Amino acid sequence: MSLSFEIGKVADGGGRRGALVLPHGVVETPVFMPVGTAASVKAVEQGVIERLGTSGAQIILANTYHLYLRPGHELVARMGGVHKFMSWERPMLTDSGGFQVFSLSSLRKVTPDGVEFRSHLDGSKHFFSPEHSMDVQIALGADVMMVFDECVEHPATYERTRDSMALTHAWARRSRGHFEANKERVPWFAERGGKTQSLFGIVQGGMYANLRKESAERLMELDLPGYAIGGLAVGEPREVTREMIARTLEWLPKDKPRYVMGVGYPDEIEEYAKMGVDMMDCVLPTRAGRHGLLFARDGDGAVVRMNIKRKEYAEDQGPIDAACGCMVCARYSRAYLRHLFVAGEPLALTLNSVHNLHFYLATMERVRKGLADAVDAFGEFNTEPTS
Ligand code: PRF
Ligand code: ZN
Repeated sequence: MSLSFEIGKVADGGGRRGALVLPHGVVETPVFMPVGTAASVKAVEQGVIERLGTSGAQIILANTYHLYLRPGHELVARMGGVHKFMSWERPMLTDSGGFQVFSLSSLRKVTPDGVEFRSHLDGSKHFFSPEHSMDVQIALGADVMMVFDECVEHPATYERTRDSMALTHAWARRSRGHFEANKERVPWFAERGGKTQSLFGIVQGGMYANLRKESAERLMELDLPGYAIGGLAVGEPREVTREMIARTLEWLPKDKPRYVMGVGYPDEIEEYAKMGVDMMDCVLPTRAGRHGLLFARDGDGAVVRMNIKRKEYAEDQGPIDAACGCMVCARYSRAYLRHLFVAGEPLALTLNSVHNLHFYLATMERVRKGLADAVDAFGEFNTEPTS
């Protein structure tokens, strides 16, 4: 086993602190993972990512779909794997391509064997199967890989969701089989003393709790080292997302990392972490930043959204958020950031992304600290979630 996960006592609400030990280092959970789709967290350089928050991002995510199309996973493997290629020596996770094929490519044809699709880059034709996704993810060499799944669209009927979920389970089984047979082919196998990657399962089942329960149970038969909750934040109301996460957490093993894919706003990641979600990722801090949307907190600590291009900031000499502590807020004014954005200066994309990422990571640091304090206060009696 090339992963270990230890958790402390469970706080009120279900949250827990943990340490996830991976071949490239230790990740303190709950954790937020910045998204580096094409082996780059858009507009932000690796050296800066290592200095976000108090001690930098602990783990980042990359996408199988994008790196397979460009520059090609075989090239990345020849460069020593994605860590060496992008000069990032901390842990990484790759998504399987399932979700991106369904959200980005065109002319998809899903068969029991896999998905045929056309590239969003040049229209060329490709085929992804669970086995192929494993081959690509092994070549990329992230610490954690994901099974190849289908994320059903929202809304979807019960029958459609049930059939899609059955496909996902068959694919998860095949993903595991192919991974187990080939895991020693990871580019850093010898260099890391025979350590390998870890493959996580993905619970689907749309907005149907009974399907999600069945999904969790079927995936647990595969005894994977971690489980994700997929198929959420696809357009459903926020209460439904929360309900589905809360229910699914009850059915997943308590002693393994639990990862909700593709969420959310800052108050959502805080809420889910306090419910017992260990890992989350989202393009929101970087994507919103590139659109001039900045997250900050008001005097009461509530999250506020600032649209930096607004006229009211034109001569505002204050920082985005005086309490933030990031390198952007320490140095630059709202007036300057507004100017950069309005003028279309590339630096605007970088500074906005750095602030937002810092905001997310600092939020999670605060949650981790709060969970530790809560557990200390309650001592050893508080071993089970009380709500
Ligand atoms: N499956 C995969 N990646 C994902 C999702 C999913 O369901 C989601 C859903 N929010 C985001 N990323 N493989
Ligand atoms: Zn800041």
